[in-house]
Amino acid sequence: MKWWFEIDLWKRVIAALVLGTIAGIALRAGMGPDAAAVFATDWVKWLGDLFLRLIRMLVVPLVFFTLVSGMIAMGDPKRLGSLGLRTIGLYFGTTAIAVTLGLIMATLFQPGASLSPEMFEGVDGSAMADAAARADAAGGFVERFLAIVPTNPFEALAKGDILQVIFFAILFGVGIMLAGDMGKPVAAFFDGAAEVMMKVTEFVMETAPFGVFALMTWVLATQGLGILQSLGVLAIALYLACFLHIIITYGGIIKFVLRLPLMPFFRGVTDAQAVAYSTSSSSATLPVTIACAEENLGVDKSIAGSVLPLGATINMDGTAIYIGMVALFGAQALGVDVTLGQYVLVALMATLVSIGAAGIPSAGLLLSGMALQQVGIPQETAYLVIGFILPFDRLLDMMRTLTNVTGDATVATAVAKWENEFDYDVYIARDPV
Ligand code: DAS
Repeated sequence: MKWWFEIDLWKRVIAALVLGTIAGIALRAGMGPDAAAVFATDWVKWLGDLFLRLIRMLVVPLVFFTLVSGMIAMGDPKRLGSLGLRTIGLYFGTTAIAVTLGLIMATLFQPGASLSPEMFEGVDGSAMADAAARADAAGGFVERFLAIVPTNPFEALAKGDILQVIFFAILFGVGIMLAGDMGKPVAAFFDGAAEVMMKVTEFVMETAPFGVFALMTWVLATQGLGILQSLGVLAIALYLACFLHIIITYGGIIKFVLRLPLMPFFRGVTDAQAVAYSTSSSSATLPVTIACAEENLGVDKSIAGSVLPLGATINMDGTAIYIGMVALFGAQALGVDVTLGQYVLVALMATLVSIGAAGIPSAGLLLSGMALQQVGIPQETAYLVIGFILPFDRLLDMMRTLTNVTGDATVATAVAKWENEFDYDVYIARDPV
């Protein structure tokens, strides 16, 4: 059995995806659609549900510990002033553009339109529409915004209210930094706890091939090959949105804001993009991102060592694009009409929730439940949509992680240049001319 664990996990997940597709189609061909659907739902789906429960178990502790640890990684709280405000401003600015791009692409491509509400385990589409209308009416803008502030952070942790957990984690991390020596033992605890949660997540993700196989077999046995079309459209829309964001937003900042030549940047960040694409983890890519920033982009060590760890934790534009897209994908699949107000709420939620996503595989999908709820989809149904996308998520995650890392490198380059901690000769050394 040792050989099994020697194969890269993502290769095992892709193999499970293929085998699950074959198994699902074989069941459907061998038993007929109805019998196959009953068999897969009764005998196979439970394994996928078990996997989904395992990863849902991780979300709150992972977000809380990694976000606090990420805030601490920014280092000296005094840097929070000059460096922090401009960095945070760039993070939010690029993420807002990213989310908008994602919502435009999901509206243009309509990835979920070819699906039917009934496929999500008998979900009644009209009930969804009513829920959406209620959500829109009840949760007025200001109330939703105020709800981000937890009246009891322990209740927020227990309830799993991700936005309240994110809000409290950011403040708590800043508090640790400002506490000086008293904060040091707490910082050490959270750094350790974040590392432990990453390890627990790695351990749980070892069950991914089995969960993906079961979910894939169930989806194909109950829906047939046509289902792949909707996920293919989602992949195309995501890749296009990420590509445009990298070229237009990041390229625009490099060329028109920083007034630097473009090619040295895109050449200099290639290694980090390659590692991000293959690992689907910003955290695993962080050492390479820091090396690229210092050795290729001329970013001073002091900037790279604070902006990049923070960025790997809270600056995830690819994830923000995706979370917004998944919300619309779910609404399209469940026949829910999204109002303009809900678009704005989804954009806000995707921006805020992407802050909390950990830099590990599939983090963005797990957190998209919050955004799905903004269009009135109840939590349990939201997790059905997530379970449906999950087998394919790895392919989507590769591109959004590449985008996340490219965004971090862009912000680090900008802050270094603004703080005059930027070596132009190092940067230009990679210019092809
Ligand atoms: N895989 C995450 C990362 O490491 C991104 C995501 O899941 O959306 O950046």
